[in-house]
Amino acid sequence: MNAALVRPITPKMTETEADQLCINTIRTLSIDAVQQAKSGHPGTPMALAPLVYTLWNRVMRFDPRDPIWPNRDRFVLSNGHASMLLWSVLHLTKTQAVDAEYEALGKPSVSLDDIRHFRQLDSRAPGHPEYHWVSGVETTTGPLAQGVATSVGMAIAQKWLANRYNRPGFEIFNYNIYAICGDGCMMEGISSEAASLAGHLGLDNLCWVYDNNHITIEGHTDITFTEDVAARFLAYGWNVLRVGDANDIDRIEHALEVFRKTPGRPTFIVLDSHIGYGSPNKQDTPEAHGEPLGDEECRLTKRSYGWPEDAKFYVPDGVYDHFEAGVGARGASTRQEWVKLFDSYRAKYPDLAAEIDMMQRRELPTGWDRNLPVFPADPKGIAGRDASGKVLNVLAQNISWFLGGSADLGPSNKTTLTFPGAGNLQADTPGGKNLHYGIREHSMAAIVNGLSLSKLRAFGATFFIFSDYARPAIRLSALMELPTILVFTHDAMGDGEDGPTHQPVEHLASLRAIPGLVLLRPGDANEVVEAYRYILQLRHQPAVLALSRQPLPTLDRSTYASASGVAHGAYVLGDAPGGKPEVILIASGSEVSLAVEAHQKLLSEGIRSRVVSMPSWDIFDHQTKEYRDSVLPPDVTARVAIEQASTFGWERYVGTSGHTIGMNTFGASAPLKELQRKFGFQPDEVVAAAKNQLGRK
Ligand SMILES: Cc1ncc(C[n+]2csc(CCOP(=O)(O)OP(=O)(O)O)c2C)c(N)n1
Ligand SMILES: [Mg+2]
Repeated sequence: MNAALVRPITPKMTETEADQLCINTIRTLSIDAVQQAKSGHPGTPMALAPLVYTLWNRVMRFDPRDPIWPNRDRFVLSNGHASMLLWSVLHLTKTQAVDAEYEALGKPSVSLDDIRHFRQLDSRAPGHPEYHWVSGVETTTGPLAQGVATSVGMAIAQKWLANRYNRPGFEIFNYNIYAICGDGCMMEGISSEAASLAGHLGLDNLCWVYDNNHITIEGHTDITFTEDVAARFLAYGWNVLRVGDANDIDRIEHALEVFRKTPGRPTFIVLDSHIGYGSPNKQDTPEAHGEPLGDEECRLTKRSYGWPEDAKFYVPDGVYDHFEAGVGARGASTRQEWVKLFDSYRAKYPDLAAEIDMMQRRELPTGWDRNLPVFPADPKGIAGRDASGKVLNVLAQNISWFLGGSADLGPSNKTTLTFPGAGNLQADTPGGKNLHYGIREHSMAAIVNGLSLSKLRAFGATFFIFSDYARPAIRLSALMELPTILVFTHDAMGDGEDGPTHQPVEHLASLRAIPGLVLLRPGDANEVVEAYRYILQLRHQPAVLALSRQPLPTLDRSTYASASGVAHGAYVLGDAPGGKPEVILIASGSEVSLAVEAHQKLLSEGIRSRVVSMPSWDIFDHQTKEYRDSVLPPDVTARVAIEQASTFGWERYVGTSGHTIGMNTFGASAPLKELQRKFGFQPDEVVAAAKNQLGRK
């Protein structure tokens, strides 16, 4: 390889030539990485290199030395398949790596070697941007439009943080959020939900750049996507701009400046581009989207850029320096100024500064759990959702950065924060703690991710049945290891008359299958409290709460074990005499009290029954074997599980010879009592199943 074929950047080189060299470095790194991996997406990095270059090197306030500096501008690559854009720019800016404990590791986030090993095991240049795996990635993207929806959460968070923490002369939070998206992002429904809310909230700190290249995998967008996207965003109330040539970096820079100067509205920039720009035979074709160019086309393309044809992974002299002189210098000085500002802020507002510090490390303030309710025994009891509402209102007062809301079901989910000063989050009241996501469950979950990525402790809520509408974003919470909270009420057949459209069946099984997601289905009001106590201490795991609509008896904890057992996922609630059971009943949520009733009947008939409350499979599975065996002794194989949901998966606790009373069909529209009878959720049926397990009548 003859690296001298390209003129290095020198003080004599014009600014335009230097820009071009940097842009072509991003392009050729992307081409080479995809070619080497024999898979990936070269076309869009080739087209958008000028945009990414301009944004990073001329506009963004980002310090590569400290990629988690709280007031940095955020960059979201919603069209995550174009990941080589991100790997190139993180590499060329020498962005540093930090670990999950927010410590700098003293090495680059993405090395040239990582890029050489693009898409290979352990490389910090994986197929798609992954938060938590590569420093400098602000959110995981790849499922199209998750990024733009998440960016709305980031923008809401910035507004909230500015409102709470900025003081006259102390602009602690004034960062902007930039997201790049493609046709796919624009077609996915979640981008419409999110854009609608962003327009409503007037998020003028948010800028989306739409890569308008008219190409997706199956061909030209003539076959699928002919709407007027700009008009759609005008209708959402956005500031809509257009840059007609993706290679015109001055116009791009100007449009980004217009964004920064436009108050009261988010900005949408339509950028006309040519996928595979510079490739003589593949430009403007779908082949450029997701296939390596091929050796010959690589050479031809490099020739068109004036690049040495045989050079691979080539970074010409001066390119690193040019990034250092741009984003590096600007990032360093803005961060240093901010650090100074924050020092004097800390002196003047020590309590607020301490909050910011804690929040950044995902810690909780002392006293975060004071005044949590304790519910007295009560056979009539209280609904899971009502207990939850009481807890949420305490937590939101104890933790200033705890906030959330519902997708238009606040009064049903009981998630409304009602204490004085809680407030509603709206365009003119960005400090409110009640978020109104509107009937937009999917973007709600992505927005919760964005809030969490901004270090707020955020929750979203809806009926459990509609977790399906939010699931893709919940999955990303788990993949990103974010401590988000989803409050799902009406978790079984409790809303009887609404019928099978509203009665979840497979949802517990489906969410339990997501790795790392903590799902809790508490059995009474005190279990709800303990569930929240557990969830709040999570720093790197999302949690889902499945809560009942109807009142559940509040168990007498002087008779039954303390609800603190929730922290173990499952615990012995009531036991056989001497702790030697012959049959074990296992239940969660609304079926716990049913199991308890059956347990009492069995005991009264002299059958040595144990009743186990199992609010969380996931937590239980992470206990020691010793503990698990103490709750479910392996030699007691007579077992009955009761849960008003799909029986799918319960074999792992009841064993192959055990029995599960659950659902194997959809529900039905009828009063709850009738449904309980029809589907067998009755004490006598549990008793009969237990006896059957013991071979008795
Ligand atoms: C939710 C989702 N559906 C499908 C895909 C698979 N996919 C990846 S890229 C792509 C085409 C995207 O077209 P566009 O956004 O225009 O990207 P371009 O080819 O222009 O870069 C598809 C269908 C995906 N990643 N996410
Ligand atoms: Mg496209």
